[in-house]
Amino acid sequence: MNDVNKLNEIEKQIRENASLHEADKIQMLKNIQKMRNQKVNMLITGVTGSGKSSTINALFGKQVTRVGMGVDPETMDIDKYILGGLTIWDSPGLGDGIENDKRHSQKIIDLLQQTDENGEALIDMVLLILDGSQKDYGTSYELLTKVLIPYLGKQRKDRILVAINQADQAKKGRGWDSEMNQPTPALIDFLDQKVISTQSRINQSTGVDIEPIYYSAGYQEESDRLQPYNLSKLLYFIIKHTPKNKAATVILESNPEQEMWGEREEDKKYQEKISKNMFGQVLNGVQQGSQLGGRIGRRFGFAGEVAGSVIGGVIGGFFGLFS
Ligand SMILES: Nc1nc2c(ncn2[C@@H]2O[C@H](COP(=O)(O)OP(=O)(O)OP(=O)(O)O)[C@@H](O)[C@H]2O)c(=O)[nH]1
Ligand SMILES: [Mg+2]
Repeated sequence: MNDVNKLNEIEKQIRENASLHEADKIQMLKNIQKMRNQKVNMLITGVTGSGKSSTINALFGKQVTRVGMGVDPETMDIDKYILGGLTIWDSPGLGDGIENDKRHSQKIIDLLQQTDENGEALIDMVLLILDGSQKDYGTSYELLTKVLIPYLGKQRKDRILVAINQADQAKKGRGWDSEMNQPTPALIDFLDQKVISTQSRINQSTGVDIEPIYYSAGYQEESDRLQPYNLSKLLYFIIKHTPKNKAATVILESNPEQEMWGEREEDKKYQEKISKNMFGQVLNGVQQGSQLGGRIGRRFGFAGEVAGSVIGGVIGGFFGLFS
């Protein structure tokens, strides 16, 4: 089901729900209408081989189709994928030779300076992917210092997410528990250290405090596959770094293959946070909009319960937590 159909279905079920208060319905339908119009632009960057394509595939599924590369000089070197309201820009980072680096930086700067129809920055969030199997992130720090932070604006530094991919390869595969598809405690220690040192290096070179997370996008080959690890956490952090009122657009496009999202306690914790976010957007304003919210002592009130089960039912297992 694509995002439009998902929203149509949620809308239909709210409209047909006999037990919802009319004022709540109107407010919820209004919120869904708003979601329908929200566009999100996300820039994914990182050195060649860090796992940009693999990450896009894991997060959003194989339906990702490339629309624009090489022809239009504006977007040359930058792949562009459109998934409903979500546009993903996939650009190589630095470290590809002086000439290429210059060109890539300029393209990213141009993109970061583009504005939307409201005159606001087009790019809503930037995901910088580091390769967990590498030790030296010098070129990525340079990209942050010279391009991403200055052109995104210091006040928007909370729109930058740094994520260390290929956690499974951080120690050349050592310490990876392939049965459980997670790092052993020793590898977790190592990865936690990597997070701390990367954070402090970013802080030294940019003056900005950004705490990276780690994950594995995984891969699928004919004879071999690696399930993603910490993908739910990655999606949650992406949403956290996206403007609040736009998060649903990203959630709606997330990979419908439930197994990608993991079943560990930690995965479930992030899945629940993601669901709550989606649900909060449907519900937004309902409590103030009617008397219902205050009347019922439950956390989200009765309208919340209905929104939860509707979202759960429509979006399926991954968002089924409230059903
Ligand atoms: N072990 C492991 N390999 C991964 C992971 N993510 C990606 N890879 C592999 O790393 C290689 C590079 O991944 P891509 O997704 O093509 O990297 P990219 O950043 O898109 O590279 P360019 O498009 O060349 O800039 C591929 O062979 C992937 O299968 C991961 O989490 N773990
Ligand atoms: Mg790629």
